[in-house]
Amino acid sequence: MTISKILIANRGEIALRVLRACKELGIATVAVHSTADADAMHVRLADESVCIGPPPSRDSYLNIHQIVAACEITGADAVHPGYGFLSENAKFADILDAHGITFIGPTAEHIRLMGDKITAKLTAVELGIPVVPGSDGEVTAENLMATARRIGFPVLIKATAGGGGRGMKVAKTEDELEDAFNTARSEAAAAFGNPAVYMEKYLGHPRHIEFQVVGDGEGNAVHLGERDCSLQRRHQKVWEEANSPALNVEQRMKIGQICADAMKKMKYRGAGTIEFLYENGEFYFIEMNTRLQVEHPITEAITGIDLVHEQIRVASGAGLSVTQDEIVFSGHAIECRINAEDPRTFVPSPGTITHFHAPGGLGVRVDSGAYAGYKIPPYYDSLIGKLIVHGRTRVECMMRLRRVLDEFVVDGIKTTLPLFQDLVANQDIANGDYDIHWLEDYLARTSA
Ligand code: MV4
Repeated sequence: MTISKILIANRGEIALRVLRACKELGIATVAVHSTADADAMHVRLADESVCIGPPPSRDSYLNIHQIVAACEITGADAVHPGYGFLSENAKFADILDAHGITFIGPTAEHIRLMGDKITAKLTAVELGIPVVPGSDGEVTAENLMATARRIGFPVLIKATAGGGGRGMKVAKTEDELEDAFNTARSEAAAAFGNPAVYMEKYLGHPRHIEFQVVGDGEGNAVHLGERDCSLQRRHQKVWEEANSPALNVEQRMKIGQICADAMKKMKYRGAGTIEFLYENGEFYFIEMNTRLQVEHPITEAITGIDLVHEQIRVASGAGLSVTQDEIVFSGHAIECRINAEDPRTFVPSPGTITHFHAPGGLGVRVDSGAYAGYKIPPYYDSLIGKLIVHGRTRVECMMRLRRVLDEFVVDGIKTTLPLFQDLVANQDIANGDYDIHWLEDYLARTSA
């Protein structure tokens, strides 16, 4: 089916990002927005816009019926969900399908499969992807101790409905096991309405490395290399880079090919991210995300491939624009997430941006819906923009980033820009010498 009008079921920088791709492809656009986002840049730039409800997300950006109604009113024949909100909601994909509207993403079946972390891991094993040693499926009160003894302490209990770090508990010894199990189960039941948990060997100092894949749903798929997202705070990524400073080209192409082959076997459609922990030279699958991710532009920077174009192509049945051997990795890219937050406490800082000057020059990309006079509403996440810097080498990329950060002006609110000025000057970061705990340790070490 051809796609002639796309409704963008999101807000902020990603709504603008998707809108830009639609315009390039000559596809008409519909913005939807809450009453709090009437002044947003993506609403101004879209061909049409529809107000879908009051500020709370559950009444607007998560309101499936309002979004479907907006499609019917405007005649949109496809929906791009962006990230977050309804992007990994299988029911939403099913409902759009029932209305004859194309969901720009994977099948509802694949979203469900990967949304349940136990079935995701079993699928990964079947597809030949290396996983973290752990339980074969759900852990119960009956098999709890035997499973932990087989795996060996320390172990980690994780919610099957979780992901993103919610509902996880470590047990360092046998004494801690039952408490960890009970706490994880009740947290999972409260947070997700599903108490089921599974168990893994706890890895103490891994890096978070994720591979970008895209498939056409007909058995063709490619990988676009990896991103290192180890620099996080409370499971919020702060700084991402491609390639990972920890990998060489042989490792990249070996695991990348395993990921692409797995996507071919499952006939995956759309963009996806296969997340690994990487420790002592080994990769361990943890989860797969079935959406476009916030940090996708660093992959675009090093491959020159527009991932939203590819998503739209495969959703319309046009297939991928590239084969694996046509994908050339070039240079290094770093993304800094600019949040409207205090750069040390991360307390949100909504309000009016009085001055806004985005940096420019070779190898610089700023994805942001912010502008001077824009009032950041307090109802949503605090991401106001992303700075993506590309260089021929990691050293050139870091030098450019340092220059660019000095040029970036956002006044009237607090932002995380000063944190990046600290990080770009840090010796461990310059050496690429960090793991998933580095940033929190650094913040604790350098706090006043
Ligand atoms: C782990 C782990 C150590 N061992 N699994 C956190 C989020 C979720 N996606 C997976 N997470 C982890 N799983 C095993 N077997 C440590 C983490 C983890 C983490 C992972 C990636 C990035 C940042 C993190 C911060 C704390 C814990």
